[in-house]
Amino acid sequence: MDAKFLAASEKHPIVEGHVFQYGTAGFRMKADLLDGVTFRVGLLAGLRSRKLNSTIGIMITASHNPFPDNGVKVVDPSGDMLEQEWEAFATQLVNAKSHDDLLKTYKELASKLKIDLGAPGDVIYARDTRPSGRKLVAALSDAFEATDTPYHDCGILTTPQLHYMTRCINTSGTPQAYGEPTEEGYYKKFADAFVKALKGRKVQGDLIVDCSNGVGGPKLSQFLKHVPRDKTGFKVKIVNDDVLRPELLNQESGADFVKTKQRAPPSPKPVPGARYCSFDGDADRLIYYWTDPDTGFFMLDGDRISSLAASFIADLVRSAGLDQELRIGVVQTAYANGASTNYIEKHLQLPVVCTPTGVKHLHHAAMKFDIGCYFEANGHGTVLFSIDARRAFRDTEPQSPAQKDALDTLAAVSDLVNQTVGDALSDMLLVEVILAHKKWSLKDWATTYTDLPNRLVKVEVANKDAFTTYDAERRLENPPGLQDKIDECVKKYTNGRAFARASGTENACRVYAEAATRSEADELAARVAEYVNQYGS
Ligand code: G16
Repeated sequence: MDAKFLAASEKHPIVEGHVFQYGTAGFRMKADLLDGVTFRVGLLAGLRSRKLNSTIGIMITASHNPFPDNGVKVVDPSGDMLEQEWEAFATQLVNAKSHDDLLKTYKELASKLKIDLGAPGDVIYARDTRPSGRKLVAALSDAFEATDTPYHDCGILTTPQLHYMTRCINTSGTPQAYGEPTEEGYYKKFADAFVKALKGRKVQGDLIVDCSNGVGGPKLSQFLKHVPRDKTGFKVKIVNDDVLRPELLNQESGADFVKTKQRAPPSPKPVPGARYCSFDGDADRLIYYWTDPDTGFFMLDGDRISSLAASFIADLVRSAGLDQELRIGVVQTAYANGASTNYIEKHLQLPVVCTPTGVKHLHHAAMKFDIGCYFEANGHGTVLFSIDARRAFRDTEPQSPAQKDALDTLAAVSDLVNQTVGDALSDMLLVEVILAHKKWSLKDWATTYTDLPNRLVKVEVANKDAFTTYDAERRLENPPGLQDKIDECVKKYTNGRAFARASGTENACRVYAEAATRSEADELAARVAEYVNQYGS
């Protein structure tokens, strides 16, 4: 095996002079740095699958990043993100200096983790529409061939579809079987659940879906073929779905653009009053919005989706008579608008937990509830239902038609929401179901609470790793003295709140600020960004 291993490794050298780190969503950087990294992630996935005797997933995507970037991340057997302890092993393998070092590190890891290298492994992988993905999947297959690891190339998929497939394969034939492990199976599962969850209601109004010129466009179009329009009333127009010109990916479109710029994509020209939503480049984030003829652009972001879902599900749980039995909670990050946290805690009377950025952190916190609703403000999230919750929806004997209705709807909703990771397509269906049940327009949804004006700014710094945080990324530990400056500054603004943190997916720091008025939020963000600039140069 050694000769085969070394020969394959030589085909995929690591670019020298870089220290690679498994970040918020795996390794993400300029695609031309990734060949050797991807080969080594393939080795790691093989080890993990042998260790757990399960199928491991790998997704090649850089999601919201510009098209010259790409990334690679590992998906665990139940479809969630790679266990954190293994992120360190991935970082170790990827940073091995020479081919011999790599082989040595690989064997040492196998022996330390008591992995039988002769055990059967299994890895599946997919990529988004970035042209660089083709070369990177070749690096993966070389890693599997070199280590005799069985593998399967799932082609081009959205990130949540790959997570779905991984879970389906690993749960197949068990009581927790998640579905058919094919793209077709994915469409059927969510289309069926959509019809069931609507319970005869119809979606009101057409929806224009901006797909960021990414993989979500063709996949949504496939999905819609499975949705009976007469039964659901679901009429969708897909825009920004050009995947043939790669340079258009995430350009002036998509969920990240809408959230950070706080405006609709310029193209196609927004139609006042029409209902819109945006996916990001790999279709795991979702943002809704409309342009009001009188008041202008209004955005319904991850915080809004989270509070809408939590409120709807909590009402159903009460109507189902399960409120004493099931614990519902909401998980957010420091980016959550203070008004949303207040609404969820005070009005919905639900507990809110704050974690660091990255769905991997939110997902684990959400699993501690029977029903855990987690969304990042950027539109990335889902709702997790525990085995007990799903059993209660199925096995509770209804005592009234209203209780039966609530139980059936909860069961359908728990099938409708992708249980593996945030999924723009599945989340969009959830929003549509809730709006149809409540007979709400986007404007009705928007009136639930008033956001504090906020601003998110990206600051390029010489070394983003010099910025370390604590308290769920709400405070800076380093560079020394910077947090004091931010604290002093925040005090001057009514309802002011601000923080800075290093991005785990881009070479930059992010600054978030909110305050009582638009101009104060903008000013606070600009001041904190200026400090970050000073301390980071
Ligand atoms: C990824 C993560 C998200 C995170 C985002 C930005 O999203 O999956 O959890 O919020 O990056 O992270 P950071 O601020 O550390 O750059 P995506 O959609 O790009 O995969």
